[in-house]
Amino acid sequence: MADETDRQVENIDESRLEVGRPKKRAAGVPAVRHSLQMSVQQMGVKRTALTLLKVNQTDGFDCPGCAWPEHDQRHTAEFCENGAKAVAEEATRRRVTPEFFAEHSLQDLREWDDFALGQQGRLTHPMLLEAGDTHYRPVTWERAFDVVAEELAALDTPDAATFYTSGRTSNEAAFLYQLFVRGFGTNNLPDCSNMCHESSGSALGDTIGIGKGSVSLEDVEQADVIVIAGQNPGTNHPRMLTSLEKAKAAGATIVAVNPLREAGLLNFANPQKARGVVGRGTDLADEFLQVRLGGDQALFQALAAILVEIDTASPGAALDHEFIAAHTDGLDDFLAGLATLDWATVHEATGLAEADIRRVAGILAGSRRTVICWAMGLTQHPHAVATLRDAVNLLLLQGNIGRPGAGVCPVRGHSNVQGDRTMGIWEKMPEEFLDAIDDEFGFRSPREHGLDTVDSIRAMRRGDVRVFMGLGGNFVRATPDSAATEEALASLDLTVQVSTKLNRSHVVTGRRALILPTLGRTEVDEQATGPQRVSVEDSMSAVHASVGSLEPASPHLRSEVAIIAGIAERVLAGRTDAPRVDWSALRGDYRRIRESIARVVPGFEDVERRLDRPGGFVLPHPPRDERRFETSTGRAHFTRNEVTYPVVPPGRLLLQTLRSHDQFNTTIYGRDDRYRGITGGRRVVFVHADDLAAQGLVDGDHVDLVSEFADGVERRAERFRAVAYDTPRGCAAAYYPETNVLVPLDAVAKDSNTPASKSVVIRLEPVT
Ligand SMILES: Nc1nc2c(c(=O)[nH]1)N[C@H]1C(S)=C(S)[C@@H](COP(=O)(O)OP(=O)(O)OC[C@H]3O[C@@H](n4cnc5c(=O)[nH]c(N)nc54)[C@H](O)[C@@H]3O)O[C@H]1N2
Ligand SMILES: Nc1nc2c(c(=O)[nH]1)N[C@H]1C(S)=C(S)[C@@H](COP(=O)(O)OP(=O)(O)OC[C@H]3O[C@@H](n4cnc5c(=O)[nH]c(N)nc54)[C@H](O)[C@@H]3O)O[C@H]1N2
Ligand SMILES: [Mo]
Repeated sequence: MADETDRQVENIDESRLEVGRPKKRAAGVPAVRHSLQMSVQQMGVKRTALTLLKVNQTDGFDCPGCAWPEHDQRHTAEFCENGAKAVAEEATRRRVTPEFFAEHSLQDLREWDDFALGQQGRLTHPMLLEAGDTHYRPVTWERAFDVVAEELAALDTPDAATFYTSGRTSNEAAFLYQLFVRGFGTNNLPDCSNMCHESSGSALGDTIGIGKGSVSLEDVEQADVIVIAGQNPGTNHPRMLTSLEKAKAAGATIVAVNPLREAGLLNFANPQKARGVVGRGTDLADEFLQVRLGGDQALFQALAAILVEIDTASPGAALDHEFIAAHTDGLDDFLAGLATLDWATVHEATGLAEADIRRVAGILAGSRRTVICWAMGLTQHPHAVATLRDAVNLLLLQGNIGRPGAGVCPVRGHSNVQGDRTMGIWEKMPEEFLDAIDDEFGFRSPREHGLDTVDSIRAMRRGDVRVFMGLGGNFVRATPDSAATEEALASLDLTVQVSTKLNRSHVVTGRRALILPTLGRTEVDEQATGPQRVSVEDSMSAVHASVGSLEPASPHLRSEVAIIAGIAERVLAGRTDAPRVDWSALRGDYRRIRESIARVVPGFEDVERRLDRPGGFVLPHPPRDERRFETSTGRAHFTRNEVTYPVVPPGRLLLQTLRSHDQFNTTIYGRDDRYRGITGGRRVVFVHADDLAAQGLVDGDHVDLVSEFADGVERRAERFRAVAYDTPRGCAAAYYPETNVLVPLDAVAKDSNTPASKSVVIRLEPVT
C-alpha cells in the first residue's frame, strides 16, 4: 500500500499547483476558449471543426460526454465545453502503437500516472502480454480470441470469470455481450452502474416499480420547482444548464442542495447567447442549502414533516390527497416514522438552520410541479438507498410523479449507462428478460444471480474468479480500495480489456493480458453490409441512433460488436447448450441484432423505423405515462426509513471523492479545476478553514489523508495540499481516482452495494 502512494507522489509533478478563488459562474467565453484549446491540441484545427459539428446532430454521433438528453429538434450544435473535451479525447490524432509497447515495459508503465497514460492517445493494435513477459506484443485478432477461449475453457465453472461493462457501450454491443456471457453460463455482469446509480435503481424500483427517472426534458423546463441535490452539473452535465436556464425563464425556482457552492449551480453564462457572452448570465439557484455530507435523508424527512404540518393546519394546502388515495400505500407508516423526527437530529445531520429548511418547505408547498434531480452526492453513501426512498416520499406526498413538470430525475453519468441496463447488463436481470432471451435464442440462461463490481473484487481476492474481461472502462482505477484491488487483478489468470485508450487497467494485469482496441462512436463502423449505426438511451429513456463519421484511428480496430461476436464464436463453438446465434451474420448487419432486441426488450418494437426519426423514440415508463406502478400492490409505496447520517469521531473529517472540471472519471484531461480555483495540480484537499485551524494547520500546508475504517486497516494517500474552502465544518473533498486508495472495499451502500465514496472518514497528518 505504501508503494502505491509513494509512487504516485514521486511521479506527479505538483510544483505548478496554484490555488485561486472559486468562480461564481459557469461556462461563458472561457469555456469556449478552454475546450477549443484542448480540441486543437488533440485533433488539429480541421478535425476539430469537422468533429464538433457532428456532436448530437440527428445524422451525427451521440456525445460521449454524459447522458443528459437532447431536444428532438436540433438546430445547431449545442456548445458544451466538457462534451467537446470528451470528443477530443477520442478523436485525438495521438496513437499508442506496437512500437510504444516495445519501448515501454509494463513495469515502466506502472510508474506513469493516469494523465500520462491517457495522453498517449488511441490504441491501434491488439496486444498480448504472455505469462512471464515484460512487454506487450502485437497479436492477431484470431490468436487473441483463441487466448480468451483457452483461458475460459480452463476454468472449473463459468462463474470463475467476470465480465464488466462501462457505460459507453452501444445497445447493440451490450445486448450481444450479455447474450455471450449468459450463453457461456454466468450472470457475472458487473458494470460501472454498480458504482454509480445502483442506489437510484434500487430505491426507485422498490417504490415506484421502475428503476429509471420519470421526467422528460420538457418536464424539467416546465417545473415550478427544481431541486438539484448532490450534483455538479456545471462540470458533469453542462448541457443541463441550458435546460435550467429555460426553466428559470419560465418562472421556475431552483433549490440547490450541496456542501459545495459549485459555480454551475450559481450562475450560467450561456455562450450561445449574447447575454451569456457580454452580460451577467442567468442566476440559477434561488435557494442554496449547504448541507453536510450525508445529511440529505434528514433534510428530505424534515421537508416532508413540514409539508404534513402545513397540510394539517390547512388541509389540501400542501399534500395531494387525491393522488395519495388513488395511487399510493404505506402513508400511515411513513407518517408514524416522521412523527419521531426531532429537530436536534435534523440540525446535527444537515448542519442547516430550521428557518432555512422551513423556507424551502414553503416553496415546495406552493409548487404544483416539482422535479428532484440528483447524482453521485446522493448515491455514494452507506444510506444512499434510504435517502432516495425519502426523496420519493417527498414527491409522492404532493403527487409529483406522473404529472407534467414533475418527477424523479436521477441524472445518469456515462452516455449509454442506462441503455446497457435495458439491454440486460446486470448481474440480476429479472426472470422475464431471461425467459425472453431464452425463447429468442433457444437456450437456457443461468438463473443464479451473478457478481456485481464489489463482489467481483471480493471473489478475485478469494481466488474464486480467475478471468476478468472489461468492455470499456478502467476497472482497476474506477473501483475502491486501489491497493487491494490491484492485488486482486494481479492474481488472475487472464485480464482482457476492450478499450479505445490506454489506462491503468492495461498495466495492472493478470498472468496473461489482452488489449483489444476498439472503434469509438465518432468513427465510421464499416461491416459486411456497409456502414453501421448503433443506438443509445439517454437519462430520460429516449433511444436514438448514433453514426460515426471519422476515419477509424487505425485500420486494425474492430467494433465492440465484432470483438464480442469473434470471442463468442470461438468460446461457444461446439457447445450444444449454447444460444443459437449466427454471430457472423449479426456482426455483419446490426439491424439483425436490433431485430432480436425488438423481440426481447419491451418498447423496442419497430426499432429500425423509429430510429430514423429525429430524436428517436421514448421507452415506456408506466408511472410517467399513466401513473401505473408495477409494484407488489400496483401502488407507489411510501416507505418508512430510519434517519441515518454519518457520525464522525472527534478530530476526524468526512471526505467526499469527486470530479474536477478537467477529467472524465479516470481519464484526466488536464490538471486544472477552473471553477474551484485550482490550476496545475490535483493533489488538493478542500477543508473548512476552522477545521484546519482546529488541527493547527493553515491553507497551503501539506497533509497525508489517512482513512480509518472498521476493519482496522489504515489506508493512506500521501501529500495533499490543504485548501481552505467554503464547505460545512467536518466535511472535506478531494479528487477521484487519486483518493480511491482510501475507500474501503467493504464501505458500501446498504441494498445497492455501491462503494460509499462520498463518505470516507479520514484524519489529516501534517507532512513537511
Ligand atoms: N466532464 C465530466 N462529465 C461527467 C463525468 C466526468 O467525470 N467528467 N462523469 C460522468 C459520470 S459517470 C457521472 S456518474 C456523473 C457524475 O456527476 P456528479 O454526481 O455531479 O459528480 P461528482 O463530481 O461526483 O459530484 C458530486 C456532487 O455532489 C456533491 N455532494 C457530495 N456529497 C454530497 C452529499 O452528501 N449531499 C449532497 N447534497 N451533495 C453532495 C458534491 O459537492 C458535488 O457537487 O457525471 C458524468 N459526466
Ligand atoms: N472514489 C470514487 N470512485 C468512483 C466514483 C467516484 O465518484 N468516486 N465514481 C464512480 C462512477 S459514477 C463511475 S461511472 C465509475 C467509472 O468507471 P469506468 O466506466 O470503468 O471508468 P472510465 O474512466 O469512464 O473509463 C475510461 C476508459 O474507457 C475506455 N473507453 C472510452 N470510450 C470507450 C468506448 O467507446 N468503448 C470502449 N470499449 N472503451 C472505451 C477508455 O479506454 C478509457 O480509458 O467510477 C466510479 N468510481
Ligand atoms: Mo457514473
